[in-house]
Amino acid sequence: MAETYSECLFCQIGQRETPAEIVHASDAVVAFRDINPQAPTHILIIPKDHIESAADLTKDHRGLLWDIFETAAHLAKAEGVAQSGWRLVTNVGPNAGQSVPHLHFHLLGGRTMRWPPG
Ligand code: DGP
Repeated sequence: MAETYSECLFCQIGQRETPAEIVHASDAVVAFRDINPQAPTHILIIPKDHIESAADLTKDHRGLLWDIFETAAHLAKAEGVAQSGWRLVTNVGPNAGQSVPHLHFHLLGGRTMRWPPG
């Protein structure tokens, strides 16, 4: 059973207590469309367990990280952006713009992206 926090928005989405457009779910991972999309494909991939950010990952999360990256590649194909290219990014802390303190990976695709990001 996942360890979740009732006051955490993304825990609530993972537990289906707060609505979101969920596009993929497994025992450990949930993926849903970002409420404020920055690209034609903008999906958030989260662990069901509450992990605050990538800074809190340990070796014990290797399997979880595999699930997240496998989900990203699967969804990129499903969204039709596997060939054109996609970006997977996670923000950590205020300077990076992390606004929700529950680990999430942004899967972005469907348009040309610039580098470095702003
Ligand atoms: P970040 O800035 O990296 O912490 O990204 C948080 C993202 O979460 C941001 O792109 C908007 C999205 N978001 C915030 N609240 C909600 C919500 O209630 N539902 C959905 N689907 N996305 C949300």
